Amino acid sequence: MSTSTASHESADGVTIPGGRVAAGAGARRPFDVAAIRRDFPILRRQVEGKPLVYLDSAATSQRPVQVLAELTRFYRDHNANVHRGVHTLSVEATELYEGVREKVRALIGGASAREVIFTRGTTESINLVAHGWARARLAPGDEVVISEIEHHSNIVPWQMLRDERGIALRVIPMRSDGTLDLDVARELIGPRTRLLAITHVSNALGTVVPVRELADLAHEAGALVLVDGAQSVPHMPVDVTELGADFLAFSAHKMLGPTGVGVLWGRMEVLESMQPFMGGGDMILTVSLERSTWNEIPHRFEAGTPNFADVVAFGTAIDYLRALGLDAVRRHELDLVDHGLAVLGDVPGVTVHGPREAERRGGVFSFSLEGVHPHDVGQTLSSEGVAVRAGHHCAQPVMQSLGVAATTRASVYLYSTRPELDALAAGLRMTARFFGDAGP
Ligand code: 7TS
Repeated sequence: MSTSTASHESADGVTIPGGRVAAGAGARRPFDVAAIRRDFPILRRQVEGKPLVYLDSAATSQRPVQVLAELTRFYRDHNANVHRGVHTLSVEATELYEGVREKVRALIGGASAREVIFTRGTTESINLVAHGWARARLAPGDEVVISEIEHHSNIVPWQMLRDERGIALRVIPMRSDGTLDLDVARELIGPRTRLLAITHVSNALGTVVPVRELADLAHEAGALVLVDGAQSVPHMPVDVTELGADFLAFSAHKMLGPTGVGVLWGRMEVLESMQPFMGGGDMILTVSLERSTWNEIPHRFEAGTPNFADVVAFGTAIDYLRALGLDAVRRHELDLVDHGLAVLGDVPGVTVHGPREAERRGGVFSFSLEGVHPHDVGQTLSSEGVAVRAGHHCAQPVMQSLGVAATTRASVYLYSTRPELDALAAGLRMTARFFGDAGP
């Protein structure tokens, strides 16, 4: 690292409640939610004259001041295009950008920082696997196995590939409690399976999927495993080896980082066998008018100017998460899941979908309020300052399986509190009274 880059870190190191954070430092301190909340200015906002209760972190998380500051600092002090110039700013920008690959590797336990590819988000990461790995390889007779609780971004690319390549798509069904039917999974995963593409945590129900068990089945059948970690990597310790993943996809914006950044991690020997998805600058070694040769991995899969400023700020988000400890984040959220299930269960007319046991859930409460449309629930809650999502959550097959058009979804993160879930429950009682009185 150049002197100026080092001073970048030492002069303006990331601070979290109680002190500075060195990159990757596992400084453990008590999980102090009040102190954490002070890092998120948006949480002090008023909405409709009431304190904001932000319960939509599964859609996108809020960002701490440290991440916002890093973004500004990068543009202010280091901005230049990466991998190009010999000039100082470009060298600094390149070092900062490339340094984040190592932060990602350390977060998810990969073997090499070169296995980390930056994309625009989980959606692009999955499409990169569909185009770069599956498209060149799969032929009629081959099967891709997904589940009924996938986000659309882990359904649609496989349907497109099915229609183009004539492969078959097999779907592990969901049971009424939102868990997957593993008996059926054992029947579906077999010699024809080439890829298991599975979510780790459902964004629509909160279900934690036993990925390792399914991954072992897939590997025994000779298939590869793509894990959609969009709702797990931000919230719990995730280790690619323990998970049994060959690919892992996730998004920075759901884990305190900027929008427009995602990761595709892949095992090196698998990445080496892949074709580029997009062609252009940076991904080539040589270009003549007749032909081109590909750059080394990971650059082969990052055509064009990457989103380097946001990637650098994403590095600060990872520092922040690792300093708190993902195990502590998970413990905090499990406490909130316990509390949320209890207080929502006490509201007359509320049905919470998904697994009963807290340990089998992420920090997502997807629910129905009897007799009230989810959009009305969402709007009434918003008038109380409570931000939730209403709709199909980009998981229409889950809605079909539940037999509803939509649900209301509240989702928590490391800055969420029990009183915020109490405010949600109070808002739901008010909503039920309001629509009950207004009803026929
Ligand atoms: N997979 C899962 C499990 C997700 O929750 C999401 C986004 C994606 C993939 C796609 O991520 P993206 O960053 O590429 O959009 N989920 C949600 C959500 O639940 N509400 O808004 C986006």
